[in-house]
Amino acid sequence: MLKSTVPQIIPISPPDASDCFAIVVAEWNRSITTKLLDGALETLRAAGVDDSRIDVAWVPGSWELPVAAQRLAQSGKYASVLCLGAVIRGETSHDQHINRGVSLGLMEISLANDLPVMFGVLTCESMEQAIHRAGGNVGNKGIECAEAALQMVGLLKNCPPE
Ligand code: RBF
Repeated sequence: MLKSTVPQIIPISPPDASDCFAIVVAEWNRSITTKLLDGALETLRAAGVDDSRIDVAWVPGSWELPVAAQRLAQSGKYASVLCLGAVIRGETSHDQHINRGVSLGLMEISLANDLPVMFGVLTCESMEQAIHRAGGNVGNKGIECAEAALQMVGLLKNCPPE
C-alpha cells in the first residue's frame, strides 16, 4: 500500500524586533488614504511592531509611489514597503495610466530588491467605491495590505535565498 504523505507547509514567522516597515502613502484623495494608513498602522501595531520601527512617507499622488518605494527598498532598512493610494476614475483615461504604471512599477521594484513591496492602491470607479474599501462595508484595504506584508515577511524568513 502507498504511504500517504502530506505537503510540507512553509511556516510564517511572526515579525521580530529587527523588522522595520515603511509605508508610502499618497496625498491625493487624502480622506481615503488616511483611512488606509490608519488601518495599516493598526494592523502592524497589533502584530507587535513598535511605532519606532515604522516610517511613513507622504508623496503627492499614486504616480509618485514607485520612486519613493524604490528608494526605501534600496536602503536595505525595511523588511517590507507598503504603498497606499486611491485612484478614482474621472472623465478621462488618466486613472488607467496611473494604475498601469504604478502596479507594474511596484512589482518591478519588489522583484529587483527581493522585498515584499505591497500594492495597497484602490483603483475605483467612484468615490463611493473607495469609501466602501477604506473602512466601509468592503473592509479596509490598508488592513489587508499590512496583513499581506506581515505574511510575506514571515514567509520569506523561512525561504532563505540560495
Ligand atoms: N493621484 C491619485 O493618487 N489618485 C487619483 O485619482 C489621481 N487622479 C489624477 C487625475 C489627474 C487628471 C491628474 C493630472 C493627476 C491625478 N493624480 C491622482 C495625481 C498623480 O498621481 C500625480 O501625483 C500627478 O500626476 C503628478 O505627477
